[in-house]
Amino acid sequence: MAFFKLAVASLALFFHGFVVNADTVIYDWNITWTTANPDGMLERPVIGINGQWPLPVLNLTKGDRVIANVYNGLGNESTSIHWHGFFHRGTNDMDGPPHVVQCEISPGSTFTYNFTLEQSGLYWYHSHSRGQYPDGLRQALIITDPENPYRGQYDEELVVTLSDWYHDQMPGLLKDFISVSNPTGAEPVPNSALMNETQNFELPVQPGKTYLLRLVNIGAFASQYFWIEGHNLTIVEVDGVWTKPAETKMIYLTSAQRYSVLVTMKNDTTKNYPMVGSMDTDLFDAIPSDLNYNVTGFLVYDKNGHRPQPYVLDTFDPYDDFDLEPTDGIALYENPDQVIVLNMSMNNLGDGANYAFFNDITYTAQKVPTLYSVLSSGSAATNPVIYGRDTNSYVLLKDQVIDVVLNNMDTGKHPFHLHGHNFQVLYRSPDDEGFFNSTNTTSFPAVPMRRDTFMARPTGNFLIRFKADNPGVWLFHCHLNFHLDAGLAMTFVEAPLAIQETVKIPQNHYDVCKASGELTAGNAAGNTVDLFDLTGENRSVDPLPAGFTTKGIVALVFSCIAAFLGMAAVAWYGAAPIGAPMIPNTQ
Ligand SMILES: *[C@@H]1O[C@H](CO)[C@@H](O)[C@H](O)[C@H]1NC(C)=O
Ligand SMILES: *[C@@H]1O[C@H](CO)[C@@H](O)[C@H](O)[C@H]1NC(C)=O
Ligand SMILES: *[C@@H]1O[C@H](CO)[C@@H](O)[C@H](O)[C@H]1NC(C)=O
Ligand SMILES: *[C@@H]1O[C@H](CO)[C@@H](O)[C@H](O)[C@H]1NC(C)=O
Ligand SMILES: *[C@@H]1O[C@H](CO)[C@@H](O)[C@H](O)[C@H]1NC(C)=O
Ligand SMILES: *[C@@H]1O[C@H](CO)[C@@H](O)[C@H](O)[C@H]1NC(C)=O
Ligand SMILES: *[C@@H]1O[C@H](CO)[C@@H](O)[C@H](O)[C@H]1NC(C)=O
Ligand SMILES: *[C@@H]1O[C@H](CO)[C@@H](O)[C@H](O)[C@H]1NC(C)=O
Ligand SMILES: *[C@@H]1O[C@H](CO)[C@@H](O)[C@H](O)[C@H]1NC(C)=O
Ligand SMILES: *[C@@H]1O[C@H](CO)[C@@H](O)[C@H](O)[C@H]1NC(C)=O
Ligand SMILES: *[C@@H]1O[C@H](CO)[C@@H](O)[C@H](O)[C@H]1NC(C)=O
Ligand SMILES: *[C@@H]1O[C@H](CO)[C@@H](O)[C@H](O)[C@H]1NC(C)=O
Ligand SMILES: [Cu+2]
Repeated sequence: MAFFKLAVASLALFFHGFVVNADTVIYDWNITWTTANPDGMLERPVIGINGQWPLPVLNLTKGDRVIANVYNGLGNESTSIHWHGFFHRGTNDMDGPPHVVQCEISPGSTFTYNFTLEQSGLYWYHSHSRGQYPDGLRQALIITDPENPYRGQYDEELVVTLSDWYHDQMPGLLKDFISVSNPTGAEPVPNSALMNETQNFELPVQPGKTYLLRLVNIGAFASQYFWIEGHNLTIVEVDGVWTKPAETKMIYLTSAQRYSVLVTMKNDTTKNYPMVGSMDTDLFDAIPSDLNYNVTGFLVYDKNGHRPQPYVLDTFDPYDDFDLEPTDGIALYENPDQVIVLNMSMNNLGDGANYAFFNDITYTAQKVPTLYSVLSSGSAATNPVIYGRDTNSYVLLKDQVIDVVLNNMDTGKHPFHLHGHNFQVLYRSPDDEGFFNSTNTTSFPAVPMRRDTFMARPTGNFLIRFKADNPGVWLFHCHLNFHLDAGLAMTFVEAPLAIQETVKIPQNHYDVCKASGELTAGNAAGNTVDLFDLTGENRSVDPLPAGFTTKGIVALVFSCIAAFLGMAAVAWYGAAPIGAPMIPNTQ
């Protein structure tokens, strides 16, 4: 077996430039700009690895050690790699988010990720540097499980990604999104949808075979409905958790969600079948008339046959992920030790731009990565104050059972992702239920579905539960790229004293910080003497003066555009904080 693996590895070396020694997989990645035209409408710069885009799908095995030497060859942007869904037990510093567990990898630096794989299933890797991954730095990753409960029930596994696609690059889109000229926070609408980073994707299939089709939404913003005409999908895995089989015709994947489904082929090879991804247009404030929000691929039984266009559906009826049940039978954790209520909203701050909030705090990155503050603060590490007001940090004690109640006060759908864990999902309200009612003693599922990214419905709520058994600094955030950058994130500082005992930062990571000019010790503000003196911590923009509203800002912006044009815009950008007499309150 080991011999076979080695042989496969050296073959792979020939094609992909990676080296395998026993169970250590080494990647030498040069992250650089290249170009691509995945929707056939525009050739644009994209971020590739070793000159390649789409990026390589990684196929690893449970227990492997991964060493990824990531060289930033972009020249003009910082970068980082997040391994989405990994627990990183004991290696919190390998999780990826800059300012949280590492420094930005600035151009010319090499950062080494080094961790072992304790999980299995479908994951993905992507940049966690400000808004960057939709410019190309994202791809699926699978971890083969020798104990896979569905082993023998399928003939082959196939990985297919779904995503939205933008013709403009993220730095510009984000600048326009978080801006006084977009006071309502309307998100940029994608230009197209992709299936496996292309359109009209073809999947040659063999009659009678059963495939394990592994689907991941690696997009920036849009969720997608997915179905295959004439074929049922049997869900067997959700975000790395094997589930009891659940048969459906359609699934719904928010950004970052994964499903593996068994699909059995027909015996008849005379017809080909469309596979469709359809972006959820509920997320778009306006649908441009020339937007094709669908992407079609084909199950190809007959390569010379016709590729039929999909039938038009009037309604979407996807499987409700809440009903899935893990095969491992892990029961509902009992008696939460701590209940954290997060009221999520979107609103304007004093610069007139729209931001996102948990309990009125918009996440703001600090001068010292939060993990480095943990490691350099001794017993003060248990006090959330030292991590800075706007990291919105909650300290969890080792092995506590934690409830997170999410109240979505916004009319949009938001998929929330927790790093370092998957969580049990106890309750999700329908649309418009409002705040979670904790006195309503509903019985929760005995074996709740677990995943790492879960969607809250419009002005609804959910309740999730996890065990704080993985010491580390873990972000909890909306996975919609624009919302994360508008501050929709908070921090769990889980068992900080245990982090100090288990996590050792390698010299290479400090070297990367030195190159990017970031601090590596002290509280959020870099104060190593008085940990409770946060002078100089990074804070969000100040709130609007009392009495001013979004409507007021909209009115002002439109009157500015109409009446003053460029001059008013210059004055506006220059005026922070805004003087009270400038803004009419139209409410
Ligand atoms: C990375 O790739 C760029 C572009 O091909 C090349 O100029 C550079 O030398 C490479 N750097 C490393 C460290 O491989
Ligand atoms: C960095 O360079 C690439 C390639 O030339 C370009 O497309 C991209 O817009 C630049 N990024 C920034 C932030 O200027
Ligand atoms: C990876 O981590 C292991 C365990 O800490 C260590 O022994 C090894 O030297 C590291 N390898 C590299 C290349 O950093
Ligand atoms: C991944 O590798 C395993 C062998 O370790 C193989 O059985 C499987 O088909 C591969 N998956 C893909 C998608 O290439
Ligand atoms: C999807 O694209 C990736 C990257 O190009 C490729 O490795 C993979 O084989 C494709 N999937 C299928 C089912 O062809
Ligand atoms: C799909 O599932 C439905 C309901 O279980 C069943 O009636 C139908 O025959 C199945 N279709 C195929 C193609 O297997
Ligand atoms: C295909 O043929 C096999 C063998 O005759 C049979 O067991 C199977 O049920 C058939 N599959 C379908 C989808 O009709
Ligand atoms: C996309 O597909 C859906 C579902 O079939 C259909 O209702 C809609 O009209 C399609 N939209 C476009 C622009 O083709
Ligand atoms: C969330 O909002 C509700 C309703 O306004 C309020 O009762 C509760 O105290 C808020 N929770 C927090 C943590 O702010
Ligand atoms: C923190 O604020 C300083 C300015 O005071 C800024 O230069 C730095 O980029 C900010 N750090 C982060 C991580 O945003
Ligand atoms: C909360 O649930 C309790 C018990 O079902 C019910 O009596 C109460 O009216 C509910 N409160 C709200 C605000 O819906
Ligand atoms: C509250 O109770 C009703 C009726 O029993 C139930 O339908 C609903 O799901 C419950 N809500 C919560 C938050 O448990
Ligand atoms: Cu969101």
